[in-house]
Amino acid sequence: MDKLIITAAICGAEVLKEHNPAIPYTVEECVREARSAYDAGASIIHLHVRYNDGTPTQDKERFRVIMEAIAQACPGVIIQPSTGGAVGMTNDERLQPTELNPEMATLDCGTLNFGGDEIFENTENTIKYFGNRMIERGIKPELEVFDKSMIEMALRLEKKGYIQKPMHFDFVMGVNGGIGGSLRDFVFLRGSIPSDATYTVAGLGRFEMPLAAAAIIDGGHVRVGFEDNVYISKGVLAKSNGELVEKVVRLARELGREIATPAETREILSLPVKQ
Ligand code: KMH
Ligand code: ZN
Repeated sequence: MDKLIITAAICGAEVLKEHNPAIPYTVEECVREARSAYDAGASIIHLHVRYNDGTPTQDKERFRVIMEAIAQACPGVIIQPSTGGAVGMTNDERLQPTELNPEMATLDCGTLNFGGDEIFENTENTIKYFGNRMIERGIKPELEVFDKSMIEMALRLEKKGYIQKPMHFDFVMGVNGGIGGSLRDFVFLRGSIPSDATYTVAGLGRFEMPLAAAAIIDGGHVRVGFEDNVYISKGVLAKSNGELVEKVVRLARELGREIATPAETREILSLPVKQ
């Protein structure tokens, strides 16, 4: 079994300091949170950025500054910018961080309700457009799927040449509007991807740690962090992203799974070699 890749989704676009005062907005706060996760064992930082007042942005320069600061504080770490951004952003707005040629970026594989009147829109043409951009720039997509139908979409688009193999999925589970976070749902998704694909699982809220444990046992990989969950245990706020990563590391150790370094992660995911 491969070593365990831990991704920390340190920031997100929806959670606010009102939900947990440790949510990072400023450059320094992003570095602090990335460093805490990296020190605890995360090899990938899934990154959204905000302005200092907490407003989410996909601005290329804001990404550049924060990515450079994180890279300096966390030698070797893989930084995976979001191309999902926040609900309502245009495609080209969302794609800005790909202009920085990161090793990885997310590629959201379908449209879903996102609570209230919000719709997170990813039409087939949008996914093709994003897929082409990532192929052109040698960026490995993390295929974010919020439901089973999005796996079908990714598989169809791989056949048409918009996504390259080996495919790497992120099962985002428990979003209001997407698939649930039960073990049955996990087994369903996990059994629906090709045998040569890899996956990580991001369980929302209370689903985060049970699904992490399932993926650790199954040979999959794990994403945790404030984007998905702000609690370390029922009703107790996590002090940092690092605290959430530490919990996954403890689970992995108990279950006999070693943690992948960034170099090992690059190998497991066949990341493109960048200069
Ligand atoms: N903030 C959500 C609307 C991604 O990072 O690619 C989209 C999202 C997915 O978080
Ligand atoms: Zn995200």
